[in-house]
Order: sequence, then structure tokens, then C-alpha cells
Amino acid sequence: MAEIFTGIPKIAYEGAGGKNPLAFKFYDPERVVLGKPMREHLPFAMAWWHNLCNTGKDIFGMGVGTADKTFGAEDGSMEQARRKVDAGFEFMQKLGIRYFCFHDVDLVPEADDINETNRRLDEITDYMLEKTKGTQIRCLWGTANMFSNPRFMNGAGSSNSAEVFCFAAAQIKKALELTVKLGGRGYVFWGGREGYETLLNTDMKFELDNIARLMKMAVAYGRSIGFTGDFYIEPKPKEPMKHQYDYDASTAIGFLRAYGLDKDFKLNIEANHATLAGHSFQHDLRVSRINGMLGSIDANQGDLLLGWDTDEFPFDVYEATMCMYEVLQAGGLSGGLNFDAKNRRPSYTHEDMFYGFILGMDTFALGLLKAAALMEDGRVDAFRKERYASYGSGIGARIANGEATLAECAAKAAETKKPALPGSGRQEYLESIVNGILFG
Ligand code: XLS
Ligand code: CA
Ligand code: CA
Repeated sequence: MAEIFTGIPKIAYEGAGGKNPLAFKFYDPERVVLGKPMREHLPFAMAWWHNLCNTGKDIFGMGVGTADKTFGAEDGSMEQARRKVDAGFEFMQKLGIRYFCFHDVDLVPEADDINETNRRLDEITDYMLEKTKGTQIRCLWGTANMFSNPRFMNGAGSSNSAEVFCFAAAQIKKALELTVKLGGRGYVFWGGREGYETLLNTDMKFELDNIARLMKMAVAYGRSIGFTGDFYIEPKPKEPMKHQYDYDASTAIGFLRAYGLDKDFKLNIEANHATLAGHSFQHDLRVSRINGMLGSIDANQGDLLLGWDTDEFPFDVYEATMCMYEVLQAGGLSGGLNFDAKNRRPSYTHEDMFYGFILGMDTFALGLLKAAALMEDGRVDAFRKERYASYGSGIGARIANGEATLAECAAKAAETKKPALPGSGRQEYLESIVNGILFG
């Protein structure tokens, strides 16, 4: 197989002081952090759609991209699909990435007839499977694209059309089969158009019930074909729809519990989606973690000055630190860290594809190192724990154990007459500690 990314070597760790742009400054896969090598803490994945398909199109370019992702084949051909496989595997091997994520239609051009699309999917995944031989590369998660084709204009599970619902089911069935075939650890539902534009034409209850019905069908089928991994919901509040049902982590957890799906599902938290919902990335990670539902992460970053989903490669070390702090406290991920990120439109060369991943991998390596340092330092954790010390004994302990009654608490208040002010939150002191660890 002829090399595609000519002139780009295998990317090595060269240390923080290095100036070689095609080397890692912080990601040292074998370096042991808190008892585990970095590569195990950081199961990085490549998103097929952005890295191998996205050409930097936007509406102002009249649908014309700046990056060439044909890899020497005719655009939209099966030959191009094969070349994408070649490019993807060469890319992952050069970076030492062990996972990829895909939508069905990232892999092959969609045909008019779903039977033909499925035949193409079988053909390409045979080729992908062949490519994994002798490598450690596996699928992190698969998914079905149920938002691009016009048939999904009103959603998939939430569509008003039963015929469209059946097409969604068919795509999920196939994507699950492919995920199992490629050794996938998870299966994602991102409800791109599972929402509404106006409540005037929307039966919200019926739509939510139907989304749950579709998910239950997926779980039953997945388990019947030997899929033992986690299903994930990836929350996002808006874009493309005005309102999407999986608004944020709390909403998705409530939905999963209401429909009895919480044993099979966890969450795939994307940084850019959390901020679109008006939360910090860490907020949605924390909500997922404390509910035992932090499964996987789409490791990107948005632009807080823009109100849409920009899917940038992460470079914010503070955010990555807080992310890895949540991941470490969760004891790791059942999924991984998928770079659902794309190069900016003017960054259109093959080198830029590598620079994007080097940036993202180094950012998360730094995040891991700094989160581990924060935990080893212990001052922030100790302060947070101490802040609730009043629940350690007396009436506080009875409240925390669920033993105290309302009348008992009221009697305590009457006896105290006036409570002392709660202790200082010491926010600035804590922020200084974090800065000291990040930059000290
Ligand atoms: C889009 C989503 C999508 C999911 C997978 O905003 O991030 O790419 O990750 O369907
Ligand atoms: Ca995503
Ligand atoms: Ca996104």
C-alpha cells in the first residue's frame, strides 16, 4: 500500500522543550501516571467523519471545501471509501492512536436503496477488519447517521413518520452489527434531529416515548448479537434543532431513568455541547460521574464567543485538567477520548491533520498530569471535604444518614436561635492552588 501522508514520520515524544512540530511535547504513552501508563488513561480515538470526510465546507463557501479528502480517488466512489480506510489506518498508526469512531455513512457513499448501502458497508468493513489485523486498532464506538438524509428532517425515533422510524431502526441494526464486527466498545445515540422546531406541531410525549422504544429495540437487538459494551446518549441542547430532547447530562439521565434504560446506557459527554447548554465541560462530566454514568468523552472545544458547535481541537489545558480530574475520580472510562474535532477551514493540508491531533493529545496529556498533581497535592479535595464537616456528627450526621425529621431539625434551629455563618468558600484561595499546579 503506497504511503499517503508522505514526509510525515511516526510521531514520537520529544519532551516539552522540543521545537519539532511533528512530535509530542507532553504525550509520552509509556509514562506511568498514578500507576498506569498514559496510553491507558487516554484511550484516544479518531472521528472518521471529521478527519477523513470533512473538507472544511461552510455555507459561505457555497458548499466548496478547502481540504482535499479524496486521497487520490474519485469523490463519492467506493475507491475513495477504501482510500479513506488506508489513510485512516496510516494516520492512526503514525500517531499511535488505537481507536476510531464512525457513522455508517462516513464509511461509504449512501445509495438510493438501503440494501445496496448495506452491501457497501459489508464490503468496506471487511476491508477495515483486514486492516486491523496485526495492529491494536479497534473501534471505540459506532453510530448511525440519522440526521443528514432529508428523510430525517423531523428526527428518527421522534419522526412523525412510521416509515422513517423503520429506516432509523434499519440503520441502527446495521451500525450495531458493524460495531460488533469491528470490536467496538460502545454504541452512540446522538439525537441530532430528535427535537422540535415548534411545539405547535409537536406531540412531545409521543415523540419521547418513541425515542425510548427505538432505544429499547436497539438494546434488545445489540444484546442478541453479542454486543456487551455500553450504549451512550450524547447530549446536545440545540443545533441543528431549535430544541433537542437530550439537552444536557441531567436531562438525558432523567430520560434514561424514566424509561428504564439506565442499566444499558451511559453518557458520551462532548465539551462543545456542554458549553452550548450553558454549562462548563466539567459540569456535565460531574453530573454524569456522580450518577455513575460517565462513559465516554468527545474531546473537543467550542468557542465561547460563538453560539454554535465549532468542534475545535482542544488546547485549553485548564478544561482538560478538570476533565481528567473527573475521569480519574470516576476510575476511568468504559469508552475513550474521541477527538470529535476538525481543522479550521484555512488549515487544509495533510500536516494540519497531524497538528490538530498532536495539539489535542498533548493537551489531554497535560490535563492528565495536572489532574494527577491536583489529586496528589490534596489541598483542594481536603478543603471540599472539610467544607461539609458539620454533617459528620450530631444533627448533621442524622441528616446525612436520612434519620432526622423536619421537626427535629426545626427544634435544633430553635435551640441554636441563630446559626453561625457557613465557613468561607475560599474560592480565590482554591483557584490560586490550581494556578500553582498548572504553572508552578
Ligand atoms: C454532532 C455530534 C456528532 C456525534 C455523533 O454535533 O457531535 O458528531 O458525536 O453523531
Ligand atoms: Ca460529538
Ligand atoms: Ca459537536
